[in-house]
Amino acid sequence: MKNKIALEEHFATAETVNDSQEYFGAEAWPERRRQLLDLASERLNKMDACGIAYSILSLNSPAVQSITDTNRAIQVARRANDALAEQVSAYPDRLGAFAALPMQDPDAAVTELRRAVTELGFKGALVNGFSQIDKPENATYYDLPQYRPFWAEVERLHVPFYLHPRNPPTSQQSGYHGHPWLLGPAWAFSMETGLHALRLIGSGLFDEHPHLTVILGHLGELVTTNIWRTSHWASPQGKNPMGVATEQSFIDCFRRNFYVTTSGDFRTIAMRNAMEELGADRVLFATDYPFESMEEACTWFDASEIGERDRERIGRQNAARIFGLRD
Ligand code: GRE
Ligand code: ZN
Repeated sequence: MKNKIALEEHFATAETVNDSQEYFGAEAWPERRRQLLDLASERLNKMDACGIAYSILSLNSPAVQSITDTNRAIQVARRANDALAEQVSAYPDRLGAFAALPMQDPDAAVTELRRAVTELGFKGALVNGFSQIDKPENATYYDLPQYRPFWAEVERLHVPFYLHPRNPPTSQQSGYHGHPWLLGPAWAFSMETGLHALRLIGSGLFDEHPHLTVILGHLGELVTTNIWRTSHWASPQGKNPMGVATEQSFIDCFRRNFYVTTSGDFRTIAMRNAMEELGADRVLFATDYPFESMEEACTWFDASEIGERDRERIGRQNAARIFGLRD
């Protein structure tokens, strides 16, 4: 398919690039590092070869979210957003941007989001899970009350919030001990990110702010496959002592407030499941480059067994609609 729009496409700055090193062996790392630091040249050539017309770029993970010194988090986010803005403004027809945000300080996150969207023309924000505030074990999730003014601003600015993976807090990793392969993209990223998404729903955030849009990568970070069971047991109706009092059921909220992307999950059965659960207008194309191969993502997507109208929706039209791009 030509003219695809891709939404989870990462870059790094010199300050954040080393956060991604642990996922690659010594042989692969120099190339990945180069690709993360390259915002335009190699990336644009690959996009041309793969039929991607437009990519929305975001910082690598966990980057800003793992900086315990809040002032430094604010500075690193600002510098990354400025560097990204400079590149994107050189190729406005090909590249867009998601803002990195210093969520350690909700007021600073509002200020940076506002600046990014209204002054730099960014399309929304991409945040790498919980933020560590003052000390590494202080993992802070965004369902907490101090983030409500932040969410009000996201809703007011009418931009999507992409909740992107990071590993669980160290204190929550005992189940992974002896199995380091389960950390990262093989399992822990999705468990952690799905948990965070469910915390947002269960907190009543979307009852309070019904026009919020949250995007999850990796075809919904396991929430999609488990949504009936989660919704069933989380429902306060009936006799369930573990239900939570949200106005909408989890399943309705997931369908109304969330989109999922194909980033790093090139599996037609799983994509079709997401299309069935959410509707084909809530599934979006993404690759997760350079953590995954752009070529593999596109070869898979272009030939996947879905209808051509759905391919156009997922590959381009839905994103064009959400981000106000020319279709
Ligand atoms: C990511 O998307 O951020 C990512 C990593 C590390 C490995 C794989 C991956 O940060 O998709
Ligand atoms: Zn990613």
